[in-house]
Amino acid sequence: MAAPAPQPTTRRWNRADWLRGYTSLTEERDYWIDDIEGNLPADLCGTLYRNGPGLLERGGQSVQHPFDGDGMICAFDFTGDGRVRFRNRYVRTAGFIAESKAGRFLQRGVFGTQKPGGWLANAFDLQAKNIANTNVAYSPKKLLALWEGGKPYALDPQTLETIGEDDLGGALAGNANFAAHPHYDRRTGEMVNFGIEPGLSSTINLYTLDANLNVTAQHRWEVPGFAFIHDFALTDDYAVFFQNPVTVNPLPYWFGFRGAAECLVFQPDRPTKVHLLPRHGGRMRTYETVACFVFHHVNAHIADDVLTVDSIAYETFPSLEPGTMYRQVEIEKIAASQLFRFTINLKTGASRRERLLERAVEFPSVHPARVGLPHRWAFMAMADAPTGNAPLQGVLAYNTHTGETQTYSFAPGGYVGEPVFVPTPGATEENAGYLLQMVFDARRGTSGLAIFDARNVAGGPLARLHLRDTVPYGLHGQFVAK
Ligand code: 3ON
Ligand code: FE
Repeated sequence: MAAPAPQPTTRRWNRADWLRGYTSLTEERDYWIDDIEGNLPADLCGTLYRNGPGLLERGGQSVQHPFDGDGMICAFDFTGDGRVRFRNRYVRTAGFIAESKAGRFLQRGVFGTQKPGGWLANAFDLQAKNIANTNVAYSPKKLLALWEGGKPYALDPQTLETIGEDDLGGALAGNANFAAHPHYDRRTGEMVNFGIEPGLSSTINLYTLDANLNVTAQHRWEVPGFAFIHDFALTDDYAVFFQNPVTVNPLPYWFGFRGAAECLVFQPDRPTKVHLLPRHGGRMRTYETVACFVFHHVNAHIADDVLTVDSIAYETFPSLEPGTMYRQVEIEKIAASQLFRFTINLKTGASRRERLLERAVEFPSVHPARVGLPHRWAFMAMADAPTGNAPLQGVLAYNTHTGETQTYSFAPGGYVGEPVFVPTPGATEENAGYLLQMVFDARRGTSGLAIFDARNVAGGPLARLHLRDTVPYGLHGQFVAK
């Protein structure tokens, strides 16, 4: 008997609106937000830092992919007395400074942006521009702008002025990179982050940092084969890495035709390797699970010799169709990102993968006090339609105990980024807190910030802050409570 035909769903997004959210913000602003709908929670006090590509073209040339855009930090200061100040500043990377003077791209991007002048001008230039555009890490003395292809840039957390590239007191020697996905030990507050030295075999460096972002411990492991790893999951004793089955065919990159990330080749017949690295050093253990591609992990824990990892996985590397400008890409045809639970028996190696949600989701997080433990709630951005791949337009809270979801969609006019969970201090409920999510409002043609009660996502935003400009869709951020 034939399978029932999938139910058609009404599509509540359109390409022109969605793409308008990729508009560079060339000005650097500083103002008190005067367009606020709803009620600002009185106990939301502190600064939301967000990072993402701010500049998507130079000298009339567009980036090939938004992930190649120069990093721009946005800061929302919640004073606690009903006012919110907005600022945005570019990270003054070496590349940003030089290209601002020249008025054109001088360096290649990892995702395919080439220097003007065709392949001859790009061949054998293997120095990608550090764009510091992916995430932030905070300490009172410095805010780091993170990008996994290079070293972090330090900024003044108050003024957002760039201090300079930062090798973390010499811990990042030579070509060492520092990834953009730190995780925090719930017991000590320590930050754990990693860096990959790619090659025929790859080195994973694991760093532990204190509250001043000084490196207090550092360990390294070799993993066989090429590794492109964006994120990891932290348990009490381990750092868990998924080495997705990709290889690289570097020729088009070397010869100046493609960016490095456009040369990744997904290997559907090879397993995903799961590496368990003891956080304080020692022998790593490697397991296998089904072939898939993971950018972001939700959380992980180990109980009774079973490792459980919740992750957002794609059936294949969401390949960017090499050579295709991002504005031409048909998102409906790219593999969707879905929520999965991986379980691995650490004694037998038996692994299982279960899909928890059909809907396309990305940018997951949990309560910081549940990192490394079983969590009840996971928060993430979602597509409007319950099936298929589409731009992110809403926020979703997933209850792992019941499988229930709570959702809110800004469709048809709204397009969103990562929801940042801000826990209510001292609360016992795991979902007590706020979710802060940037929204591009295609009707107004400007971006803003929506604030949800995380316990009542379906009730819609408590408040919406409207900015004066479009802030291009961003990547990750962090809230620093006052
Ligand atoms: O040869 C290696 C290969 C490689 C690709 C070495 C390497 C480390 C230089 C490298 C570089 C990787 C880089 C720089 C990756 C940067 C990633 C980035 C800026 C963003 C990744 C975002 C991931 C996701 C899933 C975003 C999703 C966004 C949406 C669904 C909405 O817009
Ligand atoms: Fe990420």
